Amino acid sequence: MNNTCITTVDRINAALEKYLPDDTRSVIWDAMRYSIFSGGKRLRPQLILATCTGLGGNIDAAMPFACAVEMIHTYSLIHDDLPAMDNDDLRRGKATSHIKYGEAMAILAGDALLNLAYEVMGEACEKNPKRISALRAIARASGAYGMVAGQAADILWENKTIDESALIYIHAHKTAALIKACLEAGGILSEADSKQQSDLSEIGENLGFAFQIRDDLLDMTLSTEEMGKPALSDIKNNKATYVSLFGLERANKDCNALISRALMLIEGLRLSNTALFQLAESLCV
Ligand code: GRG
Repeated sequence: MNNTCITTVDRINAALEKYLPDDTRSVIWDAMRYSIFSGGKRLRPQLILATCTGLGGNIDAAMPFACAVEMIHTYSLIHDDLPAMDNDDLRRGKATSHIKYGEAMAILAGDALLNLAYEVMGEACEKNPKRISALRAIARASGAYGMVAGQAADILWENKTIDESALIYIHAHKTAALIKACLEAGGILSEADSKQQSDLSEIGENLGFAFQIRDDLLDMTLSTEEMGKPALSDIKNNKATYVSLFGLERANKDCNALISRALMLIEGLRLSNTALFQLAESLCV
């Protein structure tokens, strides 16, 4: 008997292998594969799949969007690590893209992943045009209304004394927007009704914000080995964090309160499986 248990992460990795095959023999595809397959937790794609299947949608219909979000996330990390941004040598315990391939190739690998993401989503929308709203939600959250805006604000506030509203703006845009879009896209792909869709937006916002506070907490408390990147990297980069602004105790409390609210809303959705609940719970500190 074969006892091999195929997890959702295995299925995401297999789908990513299909979009980024190991037979292209060019530096740019090599660099794209290097970062895509360097040990990311696949949180965002899992959120899309869990939301979609929990609401009765089809995992295969959601998979292209799940992979696309991982490509966008990976591009953002490659560019975030560049000398012009955070200038980090280490990501997930390995050399960052620009250290391994040089700055020009790292920029291009990020650009290529971003474009591949839209090609993959475009192809899925050709098969069923109703899916276009999922593409739009992800595009909006990734660009100048979302992650790019947050990153720009983050850079503009470097070395300055940040206030609460600016920090919340940065967290909501840089990190939470894409996580929120994952929940929204999962809802769109499973044809959720408008009440479910608005609950998903709130769940996504809560989880996204909690995820960033948790990242700030881990940055303060874990070692370089445990983090896979230099410990205290935000502090060393002169960046204010939720912890540096509000302290460890409040950061812990706020993170768990956001997750509790999300868990309550998830219960209210009466999903057909526990995947989304478990993912949300795993973000508690
Ligand atoms: C370059 C446009 C552009 C944006 C970069 C996402 C981002 C914006 C910067 C990353 C900086 C950072 C550490 C943000 C904290 C939250 C975060 C995105 C952590 C990394 O996400 P995980 O933990 O990563 O899901 P893995 O490695 O599991 O994929």
